Amino acid sequence: MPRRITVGAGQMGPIARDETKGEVVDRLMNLLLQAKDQGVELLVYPELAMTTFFPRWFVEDPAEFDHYYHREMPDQDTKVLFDEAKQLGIGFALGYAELYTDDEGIEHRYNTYILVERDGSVVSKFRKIHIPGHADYEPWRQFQHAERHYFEPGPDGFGTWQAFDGVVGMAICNDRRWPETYRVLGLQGAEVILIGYNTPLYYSPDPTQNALSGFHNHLVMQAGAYQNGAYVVGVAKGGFEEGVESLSQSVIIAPSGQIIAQAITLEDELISANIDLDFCETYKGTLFNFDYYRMPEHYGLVTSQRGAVPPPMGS
Ligand code: ING
Repeated sequence: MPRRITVGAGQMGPIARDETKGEVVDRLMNLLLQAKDQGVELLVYPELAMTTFFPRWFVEDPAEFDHYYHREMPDQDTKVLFDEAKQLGIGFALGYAELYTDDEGIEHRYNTYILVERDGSVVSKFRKIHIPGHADYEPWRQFQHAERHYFEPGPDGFGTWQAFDGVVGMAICNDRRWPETYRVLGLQGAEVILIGYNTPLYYSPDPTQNALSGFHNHLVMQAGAYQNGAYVVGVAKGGFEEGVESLSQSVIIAPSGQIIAQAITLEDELISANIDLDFCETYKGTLFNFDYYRMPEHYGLVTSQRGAVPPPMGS
């Protein structure tokens, strides 16, 4: 039995600040119905798919933005989406802002993906690890990217799960720029890696990178796919959102590193591909046969230190 599955990237255009959760869910439902038409079994929505990218505004007390967060998933706003997906037999990954109160009553804010199987069962959650931007108000910026004010890093690391007849892993936006993300997933056998993103085209700390935004986006995901023999589904929330333009160009990438499908608009757009999970073995079983070729005894620095330490002068 070939392990084939049709995956979809449910790209979104902008979400306005005053758009209601109901309006957003209508858009997600619309993508879901298109997914049905295209035979999609796993539909991947973007990072923070329920709201505008609110970290572009700084409010001193993050609790003022609690209306952007969900305490439960599904909740009363999203239940209709979960029900419809189950009805249609479509699994999905949905990005949202999560407000979680732990056993000691302490609140945690995470940038989260929830992965749901075709039968409606929750496979897992993934909470973004690499939180970019800044934690304080930085007035010199044209717009804020205060993700470090609104989210703490996920405590659970990068996991993979047996789902959709394969091994599935997740990462969120900035996670995709770091090779460690893909490798840790690859070492857990990831065959399909789901990645949602919101990437402003204007990068305040270094605008010389602006024109390279699309290049870097595909560069990292294609490299991550190839080097780990996995498919990558990269899904944008793009377009002009509240005065800030973000990258679209959602993609489905093969373990060869090649792009199978790419979005062409800056709006809500579904792309899909029927993929063969056994094709991963073409790479996992040959030049990226980890067991045979990796040299972990020489990779210790990757986990033992954080910053770069050049050799002393004169050595
Ligand atoms: N966004 C960005 C990304 O890695 C970022 C990071 C930070 C871009 C600051 C621009 C400015 O694409 C998210 N959502 O991680």
